[in-house]
Amino acid sequence: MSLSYPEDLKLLVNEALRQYFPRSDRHLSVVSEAMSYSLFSPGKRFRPVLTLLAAEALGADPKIALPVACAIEFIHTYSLIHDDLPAIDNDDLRRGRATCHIKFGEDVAILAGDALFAEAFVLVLTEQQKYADAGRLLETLRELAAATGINGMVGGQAVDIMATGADVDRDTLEYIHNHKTGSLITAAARCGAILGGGSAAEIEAISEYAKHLGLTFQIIDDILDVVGSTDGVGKHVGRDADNRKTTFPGQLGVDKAQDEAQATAAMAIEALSGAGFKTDRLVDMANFVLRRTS
Ligand code: GRG
Repeated sequence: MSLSYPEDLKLLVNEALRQYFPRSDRHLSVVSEAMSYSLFSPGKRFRPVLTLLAAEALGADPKIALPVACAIEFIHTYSLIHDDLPAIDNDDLRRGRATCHIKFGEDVAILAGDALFAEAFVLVLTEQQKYADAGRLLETLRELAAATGINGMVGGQAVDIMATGADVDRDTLEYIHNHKTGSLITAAARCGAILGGGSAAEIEAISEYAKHLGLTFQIIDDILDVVGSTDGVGKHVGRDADNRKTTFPGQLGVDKAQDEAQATAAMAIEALSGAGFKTDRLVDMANFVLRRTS
């Protein structure tokens, strides 16, 4: 079993993020600086790397999916900035640095997040069309919009807020995880599969893989909040308990939560069996997510 991370693809993403970072008027320098501060802080680039892995699995050059991959990292960064705000999780540390609102103020942080979200769509519309026909381009745009709306990330975050401190059942907990975290991860993989020229069946197999991978990712995130270190994860640990959030380790204990993560990672890998395309790096990624410590 390989635990290696696709550093080659992460490098491509980091280079492309520099290339695609939006230029803006000098009057907006503080908002632009806040966007850049959060975007170029040291993240794993997990979602854009997953986009490239999905395109590559279907036999495409992963570079053809770079604009949409970077757009997904813009959106992810937007969600982190807003998630850290005092009105939501009220965190002062992210990716090992002061959060955006601590460094630039709440007003600038809100605008920086909003701008990253809009610029994600500008990026896809201007750059991705060089590598995709109109039909596949529109499909990716629909994926991004749906994954972030009321039935996607915003919906998951809303239920999470409403469930804080409440006695949450398993279905609701899975709803929160699958939407707050899983929606964008699934969209990242689906966009890669769409742009990689996947058939409906191939896109479906990658989608099923990513759905289970997204849940694994969030269960491990919750476990790291209990057993991880601030240095390792780059944010304060123990915040879920402080914020009275329901989590898998909170409900089941760390060992059983780890078993759940193991089971969901196995389901992700199983979704690829018999897929008929090259799945080794997607399988490696599932094993990495399961064992990750940051
Ligand atoms: C952006 C549409 C939109 C809505 C905002 C605040 C909010 C609504 C949603 C919160 C979504 C959120 C922050 C979910 C947590 C997901 C998660 C596990 C984040 C950490 O991801 P990593 O570990 O972080 O990939 P790095 O720093 O490596 O990128």
